Amino acid sequence: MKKILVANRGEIALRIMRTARKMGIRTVAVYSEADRHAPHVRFADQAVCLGPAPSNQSYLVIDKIIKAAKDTGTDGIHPGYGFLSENAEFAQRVEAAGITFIGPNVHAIEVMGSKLAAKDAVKAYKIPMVPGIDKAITDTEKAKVIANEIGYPILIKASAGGGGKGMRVVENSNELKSQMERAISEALSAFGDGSVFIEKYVASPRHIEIQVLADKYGNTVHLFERECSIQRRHQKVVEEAPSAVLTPELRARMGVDACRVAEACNYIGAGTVEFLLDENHNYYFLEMNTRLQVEHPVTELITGVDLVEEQIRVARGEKLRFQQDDLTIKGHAMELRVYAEDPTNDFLPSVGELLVYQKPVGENIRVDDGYEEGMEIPIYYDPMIAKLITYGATRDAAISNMENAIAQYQIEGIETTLPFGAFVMKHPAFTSGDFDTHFVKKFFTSQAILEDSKKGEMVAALAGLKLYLDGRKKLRVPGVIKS
Ligand code: MV4
Repeated sequence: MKKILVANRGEIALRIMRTARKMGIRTVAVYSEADRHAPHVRFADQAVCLGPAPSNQSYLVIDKIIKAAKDTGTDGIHPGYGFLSENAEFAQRVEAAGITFIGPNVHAIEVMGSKLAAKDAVKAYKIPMVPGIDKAITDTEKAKVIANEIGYPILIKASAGGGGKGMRVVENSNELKSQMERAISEALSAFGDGSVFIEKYVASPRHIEIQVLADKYGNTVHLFERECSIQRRHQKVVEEAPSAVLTPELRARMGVDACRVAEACNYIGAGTVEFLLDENHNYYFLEMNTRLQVEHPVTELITGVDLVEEQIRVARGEKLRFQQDDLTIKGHAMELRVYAEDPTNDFLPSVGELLVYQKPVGENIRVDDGYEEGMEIPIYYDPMIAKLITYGATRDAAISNMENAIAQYQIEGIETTLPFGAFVMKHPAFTSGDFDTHFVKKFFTSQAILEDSKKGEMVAALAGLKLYLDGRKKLRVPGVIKS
């Protein structure tokens, strides 16, 4: 593989191109008119404009991307995350054009793109799953019988769903009919597929996911877990590795099961197997994400593995360079997603220009970003502008490094989730490790951040006063020359 086109933008496009360059592979960027001056365009060896800013006229247009790849003599396409990364048709069209898709095979994308097909595929592999059904259901009377067997509360899910869309909790049989009808119509309008199914509702789960890596010769390894429970309305905000609650024994069992899930769909490349973990530390397979994830850097920091490099190696037909026993966890990593959103105003998008943008620096700090001082944040795309990632020998050290890095990060012109990160890092439920997916809903108020900034202002005012008083003392001493 001599030249890779990255079918993405922002931080992940840069992240992928850095590794490609490290491997001696040339890079092609694609961009929309809004991204003409973006860092990923300048970093690439070549760049091709796809069209107007809206994604459906640029980053999502399969024909334009394949044409750009052909015109530039590209022999590999990396889709990043989001956009076309889990689009089976895209993967198929790339391969049909004689270009290597740096991602899994089309079959795995298709199977894991449907929650019901995914459940069906892993059924034979003895993977723990939440009690429920594995077929679409429309008959509300049949659903009542099944719900009674499972026991309330139950959860209705859309098979094609993602990001919590089409999910409904049902507390008792009186609500079942109406909630099911709503779930079906919601799924139909959101995904064009009204298939829904029923599961036991796990009330206070943690979201733990396992990174896997597989080559074309049947070798599959896992790279341990990421804890992703700190999320707001299904948008992850803080992730870490390893999880504060997994024992080595539980980690090993989940790792083996994650590899089995990958094997169930003949997976190739980097993938992520999502589990729910309940209060009693029972885990249940939820779904598999067939892409490189936003939060992959925390895994890289604790394992020393460059996941993009391994994706490229596997895609070009190399055997995995390590076995399970070669992989160990060293230290702890924390990631905060820096969104252009206002945490004091219900996380509303905060658009504008990055008047000041100075990122923190330090040995245990990594910033993956795609913007620079002076740039506008376009309204067309995901509001995540950067990922702040810290490392430490222990969880406490990684948290403390994150607090220092947040304090060092200077962003003016827009509001960001940095103050929200500071709130999380010092919250007792977070520092103790005893939290679940309801953390934000349970503990966060914008008031908490406003109080923090008041405290900050008070400290600044006191420091100013001290400087002033110290200065006066100097001036008062007779005969001393002012310095
Ligand atoms: C669940 C659940 C509780 N019980 N399934 C949310 C999105 C989708 N990936 C699956 N999700 C959930 N499935 C059962 N049977 C709770 C969630 C859930 C959740 C999962 C992971 C991370 C954050 C979440 C927030 C709310 C609900």
